[in-house]
This record gives sequence, structure tokens and C-alpha cells, in this order.
Amino acid sequence: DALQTVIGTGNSQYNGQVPINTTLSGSTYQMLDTSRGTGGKYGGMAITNANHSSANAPNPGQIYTNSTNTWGDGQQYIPGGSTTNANGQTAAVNALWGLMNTYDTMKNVVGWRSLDGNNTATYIAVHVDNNYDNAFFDPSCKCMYIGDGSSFKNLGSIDVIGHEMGHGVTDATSNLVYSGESGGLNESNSDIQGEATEAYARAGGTGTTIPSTGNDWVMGAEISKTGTPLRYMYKPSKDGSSPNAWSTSLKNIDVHYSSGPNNRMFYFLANGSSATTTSDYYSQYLTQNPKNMTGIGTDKAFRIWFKANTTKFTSSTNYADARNKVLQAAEELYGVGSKEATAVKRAYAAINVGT
Ligand code: ASN
Ligand code: ZN
Repeated sequence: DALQTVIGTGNSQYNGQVPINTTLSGSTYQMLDTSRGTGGKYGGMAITNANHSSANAPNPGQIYTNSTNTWGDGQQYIPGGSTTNANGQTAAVNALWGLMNTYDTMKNVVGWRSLDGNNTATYIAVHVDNNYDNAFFDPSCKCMYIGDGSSFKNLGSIDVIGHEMGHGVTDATSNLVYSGESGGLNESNSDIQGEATEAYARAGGTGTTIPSTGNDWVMGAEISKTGTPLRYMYKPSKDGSSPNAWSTSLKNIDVHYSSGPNNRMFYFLANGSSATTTSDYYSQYLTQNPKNMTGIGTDKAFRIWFKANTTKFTSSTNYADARNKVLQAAEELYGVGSKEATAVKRAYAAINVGT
């Protein structure tokens, strides 16, 4: 039978009912989106069931199939639990919706297709391992794995999917080494991709710009059972481990903490130092001169950052090199001496990098 792309209905865990692109093959629906990405393992973007294979040696398993084009029940997967979610379709819905929106953010905003920029299809395997509190990009398959969570809920929130796909983009471009300062920048790039995707998706997942509102500037709020997110881009130190500014010892800490200063830089670049979303984030933490700055909006900040990571950074780029290359990207996009270029200088100065 010929394959036919159809729009299905997914009952997601974090975003209610969402449209998902699936494929009708004979009388069976598959979680395969051939309208996004070509080639790769499945000829389109796919969601597979890792079926609890170990995260150390994961087996992606098979593409999800269904007899109707309505998927999942919106509930957290519990092994042996709810019969309506017994095969864990909700986790697959979370993953496919996140993948579709991350793909569309990059394609529609910066013209970047899939992870490698060449539109090579990738896939996400859900239900990896048991009670697994993580999600990861695997460079060997250029694919991703999502755990069901234990301390966390299912790891398939929009910012986490965007984060993992961000690792795929870095893997295909700058390939920032995953330790020291370059590792922190690698992690920060993924957090930036996660929040940009969140903003784009929340606004409906269409258009060619990233709205400056709609995302929460924290990572993993939705997957948290306690309400405490994993990381705070607006004030990284709120996690108890991430510094707010660069120092000579930044290179010695875990990459999920050394990402903090660059995350804060990006937050300031987008929002300025006196934006008014919630309490206590802003100018009092901007210790370097100038203490106040005007943001350029998430859209421009993302374009500048994305260009730097995909075309200027090398695998050993550190914070100082990143500052110079992000500035260069801003100058190329918006002009030497532009307000956007000035904002980059101020945002990096605010985290103790450059002046
Ligand atoms: N979820 C983590 C991340 O993407 C996995 C890891 O530590 N690499 O950063
Ligand atoms: Zn990461």
C-alpha cells in the first residue's frame, strides 16, 4: 500500500490535545512523519518504543503503530498501570509533538533543516530503561532517548526535547567538547534551543519568528514533580550549583552548571536587565558594567546565537571565544555598531566576559 501522511490527534501529557503528523500504511497508522526530514533510519521523523531496554545499551525498538489515528490518554505512564495507556503511547505523543515543534522552530526561523541542516531524518525512542530520570541525544545513532522518569515525570516536555535536539545540532556543527567551558556552552546551547522551541510552540508552532513571551526561562518545570525546575536561565544560582558569572574555576564544574553564565547572558540579551516577568532576577545580579541593558528580544537573540554555534564556534570554543564570535554573528546579521551588537557586548559583560 502507498504511504499517506495524515494528521492525527495526540493526547499529550503537558499540552492537552495536539495535532501530530502520522502515516497511514494499509489500515495501520504509524508514528512516522515523512513531511519532516528525509532518509535516516526510517525515511522520516519517527517515534519508537525502546521498551525499557537499558540506557547503557539502548535498543530503539519499533515505530509506534495504532489502529486509529488518536493516540495516548495524556497520563503519566506507569508500568502495568492504566490499560488505556498500557503501551505508553502518551510518551510517544509527547516526543513527536516536541520533535515536530523543534524541527519547525529551526526550519521556519533560521532555515535549518533537521539536526544536521541537511534535513536528515532522526527519531526519538521513548520508554528507555526503567524509572529512568533522564533523556539524552546519542551521537552514535544521531537519535534521542527519553526516560519515563521516577523522581521526574516523563521527560518529554517541550523544553527537554528541544534541549536534546539542540545537542544533535551541536554534534553536527561546532561539536563543542562536552567538558570544561566548551561543555558548558554545549549545554547552554541546548537550553537556549529548549526555551526558543517552547516559546515557538506555545504561540501555535507557526510563523517565522520566535515570540519573546510564552516560555518560562527555566528548564524542566513541567517534568518536575515538586515544581522545582532543573535550571534557571534568568538566575542560574537558584539551583544551588550553577554560578551566575564566568570565573577561572568555571571550567572545573559539571557542564550542566557551567552552562549557567551563558544561559544568563542569553536571558539578558533577549530580555534586558530590567524586564518584569517575576521578582528578583534582574539588575541586582548584573554585577558588571553596564548594570542595566535593553534586551533585543528572543527572536534576534536566537538568530545570533544559532549562527555563532553552527557557523563560527569550534569544538574548543570557550567563553571568551564565544563572546567574540557571538558578537561577530550579531555584526554580520545586524551591522557593526548596531544596537544588537552592543547588546551582545553588554550581556557578556554582565557575566564577566569582556567589556
Ligand atoms: N539529559 C542530559 C543532557 O542532555 C544527559 C546528559 O547528561 N548528557 O544534558
Ligand atoms: Zn544536555
